[in-house]
Amino acid sequence: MKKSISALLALSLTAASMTVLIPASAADAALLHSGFESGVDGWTARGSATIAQSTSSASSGSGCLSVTNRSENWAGAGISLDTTTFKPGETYSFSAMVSQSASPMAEHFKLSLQYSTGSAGGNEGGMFPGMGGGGGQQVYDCIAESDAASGMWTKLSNTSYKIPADAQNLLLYVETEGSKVDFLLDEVMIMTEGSSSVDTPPPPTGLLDGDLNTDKKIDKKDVEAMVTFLTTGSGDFSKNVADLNRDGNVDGIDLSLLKGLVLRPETIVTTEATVVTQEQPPVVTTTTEPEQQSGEHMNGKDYMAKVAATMTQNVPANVKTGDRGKTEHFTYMSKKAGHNKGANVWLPPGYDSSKKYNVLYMNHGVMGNEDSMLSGFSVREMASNMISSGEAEPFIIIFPQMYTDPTTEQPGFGFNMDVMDHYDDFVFDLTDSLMPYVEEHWSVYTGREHTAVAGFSMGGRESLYLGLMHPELFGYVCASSPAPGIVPASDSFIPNHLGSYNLDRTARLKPADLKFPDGKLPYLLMIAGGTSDNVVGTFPKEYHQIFDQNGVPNIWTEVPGGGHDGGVGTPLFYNFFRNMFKA
Ligand code: FER
Repeated sequence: MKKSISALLALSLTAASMTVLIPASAADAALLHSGFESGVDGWTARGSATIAQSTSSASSGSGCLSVTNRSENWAGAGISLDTTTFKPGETYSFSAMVSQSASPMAEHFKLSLQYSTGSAGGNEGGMFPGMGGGGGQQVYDCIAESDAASGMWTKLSNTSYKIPADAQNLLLYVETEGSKVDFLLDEVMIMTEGSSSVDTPPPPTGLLDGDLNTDKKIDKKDVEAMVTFLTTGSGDFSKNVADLNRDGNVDGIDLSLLKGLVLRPETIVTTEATVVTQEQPPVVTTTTEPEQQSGEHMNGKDYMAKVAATMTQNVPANVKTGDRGKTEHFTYMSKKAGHNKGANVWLPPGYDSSKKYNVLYMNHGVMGNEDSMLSGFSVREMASNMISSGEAEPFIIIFPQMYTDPTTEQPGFGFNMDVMDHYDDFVFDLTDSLMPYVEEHWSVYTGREHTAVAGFSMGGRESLYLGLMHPELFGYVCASSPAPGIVPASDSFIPNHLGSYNLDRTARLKPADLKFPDGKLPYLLMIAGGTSDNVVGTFPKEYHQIFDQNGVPNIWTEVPGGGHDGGVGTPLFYNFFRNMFKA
């Protein structure tokens, strides 16, 4: 049985719920208003989902609709719209409030309209897209969409959406993109064109969930306050905003949710990391001088010297927005775990199975899953734009769920060696099961010249570990804010990190083991950390220093004022993507 820090440090709290009042005029004017105060208001489950009226933490009033058991991203909740009230060819204002706390990262939500065109019949307008029988064609149109950060009510709104003139059998529904998180739905309104309903709840006078230090920002200082509380048991903060998942405890899950909020800089007014990095250039160092290149590919030492000279902290804004690739969830049988595991694959715009692609494995932070790196670091957006513009060599991305443990299918929770060893067991799952599955299902090159591994925090640590254990498989290795523990270390989470195991599990790694066999130096080994990272502290820099001491060339970027977030990770991945598969 694993012990978790929540069990050790759980504290009973009374959670305060956030209430937003809807102007009576807006509610009165609505042609449809679902507040879920006393029932499901005519909504039905769509696909596999289960819906129920819930009083857990409504956006407005005391009721909302909970949507669970979603085995497809389109499974959710829907309501039929009658065409006498909602006339095809006319324009209306739509809005809905959504919230999710199941994923620490932001999830992408859509308010959509399913309708049929042409002659009606069969299952059009029904609950199962693609299962209509005969008659007209089914269309699924997005009315409004938005990312919903964990634990925050988010508004999906379009004040001017025209119901297509030939639309019949209208079904309004809420779905997610690329994930199947449970969610809550509230305050769905359809009004006359141009009307605006509920505002996104910014409690201007109250406290934000996660704003532990009450400075009206959710940032690394709040993470720091929660870490201190979890490790020492004391904390000078308003505890009713710390229990983000409303389970009555402030524990590691709330820390993870809070980190998810902080990882989305756009949900925050300003972050210190952003301000400081814009003003001060990052410090980039490399241990190497250029040498003569040899063979078909440059050697790592020469290649890294070349890349180091072009490092930048600036990521053009247009490179960070607009994902035009395709993300698909899949499951594969993990031999090491003894059960199926989930992962996401991202295919670039115009993916063509008659061509071959390089592969990047992108690893998540502690307690994360295969969806965690889909947002917060602009990974898919940068890959889309950089591949399309030719700035990056074409590649596909696999987003794994690292935790590999025969006793549970849940991602690892708790800070102890048992849990950490199961994260490291991904090295077997990856090579025995996931890589063969990827090679069988997508058109990819194999070999170190074509295979990269990158990650954030626990995933950064894992990327270094994978690179060290399998230099014959990974030629490109990148770690953003890597967590401690590959070699013995001590921090407030785990006072005695013993080090990761070697591959035959006979010994744990020591600093002297952080090196590569002759001829197997990575072409690119990049590490970055922020000077204000209060989750992994100076451990990223220590990895860089150990590599330096061992004579292993590496490109180290220190972001002044950078925290434990995408302010460090996004520019690092940008530089990595520009230089992957090009040695
Ligand atoms: C630790 C501190 C932080 C640790 C892991 C982390 C393995 C990971 C943090 C994250 O992934 O965000 O001591 O031990």
